[in-house]
Amino acid sequence: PGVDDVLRTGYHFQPPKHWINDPNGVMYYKGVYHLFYQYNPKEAVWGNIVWAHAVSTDLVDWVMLPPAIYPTAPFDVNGCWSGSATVLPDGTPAIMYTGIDGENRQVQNVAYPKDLSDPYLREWVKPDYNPVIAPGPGINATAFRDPTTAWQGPDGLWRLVIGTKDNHRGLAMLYRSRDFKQWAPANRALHSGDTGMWECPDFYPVTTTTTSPGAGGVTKHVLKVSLDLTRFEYYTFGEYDHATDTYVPDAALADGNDGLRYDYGNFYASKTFLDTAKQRRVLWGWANESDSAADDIRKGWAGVQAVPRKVWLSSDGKQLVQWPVAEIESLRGVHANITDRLVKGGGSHFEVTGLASAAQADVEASFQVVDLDKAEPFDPAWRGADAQTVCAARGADVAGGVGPFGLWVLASDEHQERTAVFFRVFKGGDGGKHVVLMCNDPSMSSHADNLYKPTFAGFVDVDVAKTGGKIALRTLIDHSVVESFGEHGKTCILSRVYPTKAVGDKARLYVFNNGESDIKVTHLNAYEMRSAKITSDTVEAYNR
Ligand code: DQQ
Repeated sequence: PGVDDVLRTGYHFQPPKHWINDPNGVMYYKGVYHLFYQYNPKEAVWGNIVWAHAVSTDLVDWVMLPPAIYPTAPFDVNGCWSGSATVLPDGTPAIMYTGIDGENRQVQNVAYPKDLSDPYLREWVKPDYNPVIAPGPGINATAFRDPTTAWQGPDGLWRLVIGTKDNHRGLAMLYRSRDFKQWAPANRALHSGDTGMWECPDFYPVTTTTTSPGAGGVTKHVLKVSLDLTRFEYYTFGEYDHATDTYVPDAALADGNDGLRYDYGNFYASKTFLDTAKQRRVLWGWANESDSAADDIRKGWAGVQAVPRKVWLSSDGKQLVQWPVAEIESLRGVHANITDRLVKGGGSHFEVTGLASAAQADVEASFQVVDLDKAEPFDPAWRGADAQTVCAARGADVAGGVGPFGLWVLASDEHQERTAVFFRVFKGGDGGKHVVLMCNDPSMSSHADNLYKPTFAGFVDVDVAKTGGKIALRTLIDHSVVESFGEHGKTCILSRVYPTKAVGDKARLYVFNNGESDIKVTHLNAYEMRSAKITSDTVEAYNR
């Protein structure tokens, strides 16, 4: 069967066809960025999992290479699942991944490049001494996976973390090694939570200025986990003591449902790497489809990667902040600009014109609430509720005092199809501050059936009384991806939508305001985005 490319992405990473999931082994090595990812070489549903491989010099254009790691040995005969890369001090990259062995146990294997002089590191060798970490006594062998990038302590020992569970308790198990070959479990977990299985843990230092420790600013360690039960991720950050291998999250940070999230939408199994070329930490995450498996098989493809995001600690030390890597701005083309335009309260909208198509666009806007006094009180019944619950109760078409206001993206001619990305402002939050909610409401996004259309939402930590009522929004639109960054990357939401009319040059962009207060668009810049170049290294790459 062919590939239905109507809703395929132009600049969000996708292979030419079939199923993809987690980003794996992301790294920068000798001038080249490597992205490996979970891939089914046969069809557009999960299964037959190998590590597909793509390389780039700019995180924008990609060369597809043949799969790097695929079942060949008893220790991975039933699948090559997620893992990470570590660049060793002598410059050799090592991959640690989860193999599914002949008994369907999850074991951790190491692999090294066959030829270090190949800049693309096409071929990988798995030493015979694998697996290097098998599930020991008391470990659930069907829930023991996704090794992190390793780090070296002052004592010279390597450490890494593996995700597992003990009944309902998610655990980040710590292992140590002198030689990357023999690994021993630490006698206690690095951290755990009452959340169910922890998949794809990630553990790394961040600072408020740059991610290179020692460069000044406040340094914290971040622990991120992915919850297989709810399919969302959360993170904590705090102090990590190398001498005792103790991680203590900051007191205000919760594990589980109330935890902070990279993304309040469709974003999973994420992983960061240290980009030594630009001294930044870069985050990759997978966005699954939200149409049906039957649709995916018909389309011939499923899964995309979110744009790579730079991640750092906010200057107040309260949360992480993310922003699309600057390189993607090189794809910006035709541009529409709006300054100081009023959007009257009481239900009004206008179209952002000037783009030939708004199906593949990058929109940066700053909104200003004209009359903050119109904010409704935050319903005490919502205290402790998550943002999604509030937003599901108050969708994009439910009028409020301040908001909903924001963008309709991937909108059809008469905007019967539209995905709303918007804000609402309430009064009466903690300490008398306003409560700001950011939502993605896809309920009107498509005329098609059999779609999963959850409302996504997060609170935004912005004191609008102090910003003069201003709130910023950036939204990356890419045919079936709506990836939004609220208030300069404080709250992020990725959503997958499947318009039937708002496709190609029929896709439009609007600003709307369904609140009582007028809203001023202080500025809005919308850019058409060119497509990234995805080329194949060999014809066989995707036919093996
Ligand atoms: N996906 C992989 C696992 C991981 C899960 C299998 C998370 O290693 O736990 O494809 O999406």
